[in-house]
Amino acid sequence: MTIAPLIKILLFSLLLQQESGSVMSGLVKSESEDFIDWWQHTVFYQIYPRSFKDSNGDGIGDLRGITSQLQYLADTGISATWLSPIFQSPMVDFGYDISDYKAIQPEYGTMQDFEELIDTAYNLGIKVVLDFVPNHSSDKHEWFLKSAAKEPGYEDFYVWHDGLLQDNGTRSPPNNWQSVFYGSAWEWHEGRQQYYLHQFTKEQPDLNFRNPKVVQAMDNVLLFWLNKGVAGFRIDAVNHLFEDDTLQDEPLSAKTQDPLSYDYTRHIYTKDLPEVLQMVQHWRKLLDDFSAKHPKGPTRIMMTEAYAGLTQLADYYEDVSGTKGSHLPFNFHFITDVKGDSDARDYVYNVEKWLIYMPRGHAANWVMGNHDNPRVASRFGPASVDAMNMLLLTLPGVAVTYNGEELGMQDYREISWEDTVDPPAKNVGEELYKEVSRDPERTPFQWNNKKNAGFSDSSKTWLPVHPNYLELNLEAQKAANKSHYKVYTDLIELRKSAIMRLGRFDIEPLSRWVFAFKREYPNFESIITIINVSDEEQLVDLSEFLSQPKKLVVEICGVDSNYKYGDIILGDGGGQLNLAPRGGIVLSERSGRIMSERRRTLVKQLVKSGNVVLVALLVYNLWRHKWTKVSFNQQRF
Ligand SMILES: [Ca+2]
Ligand SMILES: [Ca+2]
Repeated sequence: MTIAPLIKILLFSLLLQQESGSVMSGLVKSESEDFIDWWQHTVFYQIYPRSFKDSNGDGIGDLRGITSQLQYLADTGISATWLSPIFQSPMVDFGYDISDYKAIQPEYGTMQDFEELIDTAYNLGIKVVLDFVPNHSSDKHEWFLKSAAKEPGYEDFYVWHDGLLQDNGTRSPPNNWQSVFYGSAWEWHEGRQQYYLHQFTKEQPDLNFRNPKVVQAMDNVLLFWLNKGVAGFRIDAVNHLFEDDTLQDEPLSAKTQDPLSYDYTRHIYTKDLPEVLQMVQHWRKLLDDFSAKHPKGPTRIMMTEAYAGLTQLADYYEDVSGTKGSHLPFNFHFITDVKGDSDARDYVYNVEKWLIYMPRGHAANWVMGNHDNPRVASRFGPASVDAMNMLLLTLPGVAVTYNGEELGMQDYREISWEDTVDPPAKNVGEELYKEVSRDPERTPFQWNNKKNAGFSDSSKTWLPVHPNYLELNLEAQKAANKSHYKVYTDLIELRKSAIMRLGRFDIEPLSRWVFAFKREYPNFESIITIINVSDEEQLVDLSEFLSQPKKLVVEICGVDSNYKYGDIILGDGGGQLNLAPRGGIVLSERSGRIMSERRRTLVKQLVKSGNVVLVALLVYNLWRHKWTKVSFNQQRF
């Protein structure tokens, strides 16, 4: 070997080190408990199975359909997914009414199909999290049938009550509790001659978690699926698990005059009871024990769905005694606490409040959408799609994307009354259904511009396809020069860098309508995200936000942006940035990708040269860069 390749090796190693972060030798610990675990910085992609991909032409999405598209997730850079319920169900609430917790819904496939899904996901490096619905079963579940028949051992599996006997001899429910889905939370059961509690539809009786046999039965369900190879659970409606056992009336809220509306009372006896936290901690222990017994698999995790107060959610992470609960109590603030007319201060406040309340040492999480709420393009307007994905994917911690949001899919609000299937929409009737229906955000995934958007060969799909699929679909977005999907995949790629995993975080409103946040890490180029939440173009002065005037390079910009990748925005003397209406931009300080271009050229030259030693070094460096575990202690969050 001559001197020249040696110099090349040296230069090359330096280049790679500078980019990979291994130059921070103090942070790299290969043998340490404190590292970033798979779930602490991943993107969880929520699949709504019924609408994702239909494999057998019956108009309903299914497991084989999902398996066939796992490569799409991998291509997008997604390595974790959570599936809405796939279990046997009469489908009154589209899978959230489960009649057998250990069986696959026949229209979604078989247990073998599920096992193939898990195997395929494993081979693609994708972890699968299942939806766990403990609060209620279906009224067709054998537990409920046995309980209604007072079969020994099952009498108290559900919450039963005689009701109140009126003077005229008629019976009424034991109290004024309402169902989340409208109407009394109590239903009379002719067979057992008692009322049973249902916080959701009457076909979803609440299980009685004060009964240890119920707790045991549900533990068995969790262990069953853990043994099938799932990486954890998203736990549905967890804060509804317990009700006050004195069954007192709830106080009136004064929000509505309609006594059948869920908003009629304040839910102090049916929601967020202290026992909920104990159950979450019980499940955490079950998961931790399973992970310890099966150390070859990943850390098994729990995500919890609760639209609850900040202090309660913080306690889910870890309570005052230090007992750990949910790995990721879902943070819904981008859904519930900011709206289309929110200004920059609202966003900054909502981000900061989560980080302030979250106990230290935990991973933040940000949910941008789900199957229960209008889509991003419909909540904030179609022009906001890229900016909201930039916000979601460049914040510290975990991001949760609902399927279709990577394309900017839109709600289909014009679904007819005849085609409406969502239970709360059907409950409120033809006049009001459009206001509450969740069908619009559940329409089939738009794969291409062919029949049924490539979702199904069927003549009729379970929900109509949004008619905008001819233009708005994955295939078109892959082919286009600029598209929401390309912005999304660029963001996912950017997330893999060390600074996105480890960088310190600061956020500020720059004006009423523009906010910016920065990820910083010593010796790294800072990453800055700037978002305009107004309908007007905004001229942004960054000088106060930056510690010193720097050269800023465009890393990622939206489809409507005036800028393009690699543009230099601010000269050394400071300057101004023009943000499109509802636009966002991700910048790097100094000269981010220019270094990457040089690296790319060098790598190409090396491979071309055919020098075995140099190529081996290249492979070694890439390997080290990808698999080095980095200390979690050094992270602010
Ligand atoms: Ca099907
Ligand atoms: Ca309950």
